Amino acid sequence: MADSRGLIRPHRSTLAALAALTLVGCQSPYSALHPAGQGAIDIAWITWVMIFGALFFMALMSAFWLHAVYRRQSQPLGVSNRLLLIGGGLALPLVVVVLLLVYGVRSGHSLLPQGSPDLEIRVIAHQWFWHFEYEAPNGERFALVDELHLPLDARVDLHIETRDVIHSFWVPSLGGKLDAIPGRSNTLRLQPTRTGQFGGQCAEFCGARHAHMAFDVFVHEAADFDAWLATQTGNGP
Ligand SMILES: [Cu+2]
Repeated sequence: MADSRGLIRPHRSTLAALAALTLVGCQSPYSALHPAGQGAIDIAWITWVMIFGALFFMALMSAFWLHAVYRRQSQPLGVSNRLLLIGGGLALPLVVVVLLLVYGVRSGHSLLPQGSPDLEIRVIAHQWFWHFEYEAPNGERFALVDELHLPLDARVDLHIETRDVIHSFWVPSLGGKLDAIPGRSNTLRLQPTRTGQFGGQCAEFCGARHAHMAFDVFVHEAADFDAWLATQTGNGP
């Protein structure tokens, strides 16, 4: 809508619709900002710390800049130039970077598999689908394509391999991403904290149909997962 000066201004309802769409996006099955797993919770915290930390320092620097612009030249600053240079130019960045490094290393370490898992699943990437191989308590093996089932609160280790090129396993709502590299088996720990259906996606360009290399993840209550497992291995009701 154009105002009296001919400038185009978005209507309030348009802005409200855009804001609503953005918030709905946070609730999508692919949202890393609405985490449903321990790894994703740690990653979401790193995101918020980085965003609000950056906003805080931007506001601080803007305040200094405004003070410098509008300060009367006759008004004394009260702080020596040397202190400003050493404090603001050396000490402050050093303290912030060291704090971020310690926080980042601690958070990164928490994403690694620690302690023995409750469940192990073999994940094999192909151009362009995912193969999930389970071992039932009776030792029977079975596989699913583009469909991953996980029990709530369990520590699940995914051993990720590939049959062809490099792919990358990623369920944004549940945890971090990990590459599938030819000749290697990489282990990603997931620990779901909420039941529901989530989306997974290959996060490494792996050929013409890469964008279609998606899969569904279903997180069940532990008893429901055991019942599902029994039906898959032919021991169900
Ligand atoms: Cu891929």
